[in-house]
Amino acid sequence: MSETLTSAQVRAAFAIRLARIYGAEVPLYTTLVEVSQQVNRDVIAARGEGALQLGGLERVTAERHGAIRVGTPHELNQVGRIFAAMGMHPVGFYDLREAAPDPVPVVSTAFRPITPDELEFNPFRVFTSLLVPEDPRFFPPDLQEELSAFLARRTLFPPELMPLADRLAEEGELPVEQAERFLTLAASAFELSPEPVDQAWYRRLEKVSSVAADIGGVSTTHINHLTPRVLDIDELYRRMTELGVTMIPSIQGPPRWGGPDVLLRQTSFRALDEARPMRFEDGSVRPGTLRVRFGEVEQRGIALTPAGRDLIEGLGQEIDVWRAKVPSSETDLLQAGLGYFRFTAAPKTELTSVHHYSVTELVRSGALKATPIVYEDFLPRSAAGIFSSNLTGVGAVDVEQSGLMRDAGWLAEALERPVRSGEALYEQQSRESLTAAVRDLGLDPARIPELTAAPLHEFLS
Ligand code: OOG
Ligand code: NI
Repeated sequence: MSETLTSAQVRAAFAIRLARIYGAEVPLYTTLVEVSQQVNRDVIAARGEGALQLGGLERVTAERHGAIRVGTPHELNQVGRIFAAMGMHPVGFYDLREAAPDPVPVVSTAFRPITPDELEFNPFRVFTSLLVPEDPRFFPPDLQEELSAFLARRTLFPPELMPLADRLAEEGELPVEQAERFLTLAASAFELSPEPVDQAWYRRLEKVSSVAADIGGVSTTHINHLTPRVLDIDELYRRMTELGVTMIPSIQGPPRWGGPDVLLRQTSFRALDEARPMRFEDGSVRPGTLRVRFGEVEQRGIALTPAGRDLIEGLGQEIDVWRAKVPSSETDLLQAGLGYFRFTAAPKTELTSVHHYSVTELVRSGALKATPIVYEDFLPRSAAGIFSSNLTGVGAVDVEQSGLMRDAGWLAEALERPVRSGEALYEQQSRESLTAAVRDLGLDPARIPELTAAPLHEFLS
């Protein structure tokens, strides 16, 4: 009998391997995971099953996102092939060069599973940033040339890895031995390299941008952070602080406001000094330190519709403002069309009228059960905030220069695969569940106004 591993099994195993690597490299990460799991146990003990409507215990316990940073479209293309092998597809486009007040010279996407079953099995996702050395706002022409030449010379992924990745992507599974080989090669590509860092080159880049130095100052790549999911981030923050860990000053994203958790809240402990051997200009190699990697943690809430995103845009962190402007219950969010939900028919529902039903009516009458859909993506402002809160310096931006066009279409071309819209995925899941639930009730989906509106476009490009 020939044993195989599926793409989803390889994804789950990959997340565990990266955790082992990262935990050994950044021991405080292990503390963060332990404290997160204690908080999760306590939240479930206090709130019961209700605490898990946005993802089952197994999913939430295993749930991690990683962050990686690459330097060229070719490297990004290879990353796309490696993640496709594990059932992870590019979703969302984040232009962090436009982030205020701290622009970062990268554009990003997230590779993640896209179907509800795959997400429930293992939701591992990786926020992936691509440096834009050609952007004149950040890099003067001579440095840009040197940086691009440096990046063009390096090889991040061993040649043996790529055909294994393509085969796993194509067939959806690999014989165990080859799957193991894929895992070993893929995970070790993200391990911190013992190769000495060229001190002068690194420091030169760092003056312009420490993200550019982290990406283009070395000839390898590494995982930047790995983020567990917690069910109460305020409590996590309190407990980490109590342990004496220095956290960044704030929790990014929406405030805790007494209403439903929406989108994403994140915080992190500060980047720590890590020992890295340095090669100095006289050729000597001596111990040095770099400070680029940190430990992030996140709490996930309900996915918001574009209208929901518009509503909370600019509300800031003022709790009173949130209370005044945002519906305070899930059903009200649903009724206002602000959040995404999936639906099931309540058993043995008798419907007496054959008129048009609104989804909210069906939910309020108990015929349909609405469960919020968890937000699976990232927030550009928090991402830029997480980047910059952990940088050594703000770097230099020349606002006189105009930027270089890099949009979702450009990213899709570099990847040679489409970039999906997260909102379209939530909407599709919502519609499919609603259609099935409405049929279960013996109703005609064509009579449900929510199902007759045109769907969002599946791709961003
Ligand atoms: C990525 C920062 C963004 C998040 O969770 O928003 C991010 C990075 O630091 O490379 O990971
Ligand atoms: Ni992150």
